[in-house]
Amino acid sequence: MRFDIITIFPTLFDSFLNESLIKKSVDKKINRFLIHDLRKWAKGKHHQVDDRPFGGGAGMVLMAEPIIKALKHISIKALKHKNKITNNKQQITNNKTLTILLSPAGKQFNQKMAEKFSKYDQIIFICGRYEGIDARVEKFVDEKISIGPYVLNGGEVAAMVMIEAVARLQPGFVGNCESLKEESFNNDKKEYPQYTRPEVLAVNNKKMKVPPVLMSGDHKKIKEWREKNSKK
Ligand code: 6GU
Repeated sequence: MRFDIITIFPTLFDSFLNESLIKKSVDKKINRFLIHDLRKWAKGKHHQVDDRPFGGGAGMVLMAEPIIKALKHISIKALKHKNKITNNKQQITNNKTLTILLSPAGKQFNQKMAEKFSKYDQIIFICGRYEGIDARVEKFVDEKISIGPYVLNGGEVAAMVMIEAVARLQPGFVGNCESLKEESFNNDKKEYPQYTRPEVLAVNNKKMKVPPVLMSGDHKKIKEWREKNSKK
């Protein structure tokens, strides 16, 4: 899956994309991430991307023009990439792209949406910033999404949340398929408590023990215990 991110803080994504399973999925060519610095499409020597709101009011508004230019650039690039692959006679069906505007006023993101979005070939994220974004941008997006009922300074962290939720659903992302299957959201249950070594943990002169059934080797009993201890 291809992810394009339009942002005025491109370096925020550096460590996020260069660690752990996300990085491995890039190495395995399961996911591609392209970060686009919005200032590249800004005018003037100051590369201005925001301006005062018409009609007055506090704060600055992200301008529509650089964002629309960035979107055009990304779709042309995606098209070229698609042609390159087609010429190589590799199978690629119609390139399904989803354009998302990150906004605290958007629909609240959830696991069902992550699953739906994971079926696309490409997602373009537009990270909003400052007090707002020129409303004309909305004509160019498919979805306006928020990650929860609170206000962040911008869409960057929200984009990372969504990227992680969607990228990990790509086939081959998680080495062990069982851990995806057993996940709490898939069966609508909370996960059961998990333990690892040591069997007895001493903290403040107290001994914290692992439930003995988990040490019994009795798989039937363990399964029953886990079911009983998973709360709906
Ligand atoms: Cl997507 N953006 C901002 N600025 N704040 C948020 C959000 C997004 N989701 C929750 N809060």
